[in-house]
Amino acid sequence: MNRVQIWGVLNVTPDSFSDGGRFATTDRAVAHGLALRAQGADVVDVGGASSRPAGPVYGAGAEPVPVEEELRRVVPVVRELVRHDVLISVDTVRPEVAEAALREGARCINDVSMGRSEALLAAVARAGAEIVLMHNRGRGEIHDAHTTYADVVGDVVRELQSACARAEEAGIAPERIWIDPGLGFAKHAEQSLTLLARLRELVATGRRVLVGASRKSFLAAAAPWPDGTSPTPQEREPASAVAAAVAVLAGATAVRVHDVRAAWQAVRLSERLREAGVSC
Ligand code: PMM
Repeated sequence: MNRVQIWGVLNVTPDSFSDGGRFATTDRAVAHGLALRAQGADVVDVGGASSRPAGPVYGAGAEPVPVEEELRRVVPVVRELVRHDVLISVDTVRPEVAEAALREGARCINDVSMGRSEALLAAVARAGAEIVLMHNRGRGEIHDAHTTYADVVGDVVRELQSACARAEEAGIAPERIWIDPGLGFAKHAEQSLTLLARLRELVATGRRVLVGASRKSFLAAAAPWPDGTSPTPQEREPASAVAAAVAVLAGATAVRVHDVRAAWQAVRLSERLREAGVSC
C-alpha cells in the first residue's frame, strides 16, 4: 500500500489561528519550510492569507488581504523552497496568486473555495498542476445558511463531486484532483466530527482525499479539559495525532498538519496497524 503523505502547513501570515505571526518574514518562512521537509513533510503547503472563517469560533474571522500583499508574502517563499527541491502546494483562492505560484514551480493549488474561480481552475489546467478542492460554503462562516445539511456526509460528497466535475470541465485531469472534507469550514463541531468518523464515504469516491484536522476547534470541543476550559490550538496536538490516525485508517491519501514530527509518528504507526487489519 502507498505511504500516506504528510503536508506541512506554512502560514506566511500575521494572523493564522494556530501559528499566527511566527513565519511572517520570507527568511523565517523558508527556514520553517526546510525544517518541515527535514521532519518528514512530503509537501509544504504555503498560505499567505488566513482563511479563518467568521462565526462563534473565530469572531469576525480573518481580515481580507489585498492580492498584492498575498503575492508579496507567497511568491518569494515558493521560489526559494522550489530552489531547494521542496514540493510546494499553495493555499489560495485567488487566480493571480495561483498563476504566480505555479510559474515559480508550485505543483498544487490548495483551494479552500472548492473551485469557485473559473480563472483559478483554468490556471491549474494550463500548468498541468494538481488541485485540492476543499469542501466549503460561502467563506466558511458558521451560520445557519451554511451549516444546514440533510446529511452532512452525503451533502459534502455530492457538493465535492460537482466541484470535481467543474474542475474536469476546465481541463484538469481527474488524477490531478484531490478532495478534502473542509473540517471546521461551514460546519459545526459535531458536523466536523461526523465527517471525520465517516471519512470512508469520501474515500469511496475513488478520489485522493486530503484531511486537515490539525489543531482545529472541533477537536477541543470534543475533548475539553477537566475544568471545562478549551485546549489552546498548541495544546491540541495529541487530539490532532488521533485525528490523523483515524484519517489514515479510513484510507486518506494525505494529512495536512502543523506539527510534522507528531504527525509522523501517528501516520507511520497507523499505516502499520492498517496493514495488520485495523480500519476505521
Ligand atoms: N484548513 C485551513 C486552511 N487551509 N486547506 C485544506 N485543504 N484543508 C483544511 O482543512 C484547511 C486548509 C485552516 O487554517 P490553518 O492553515 O491555520 O490550519
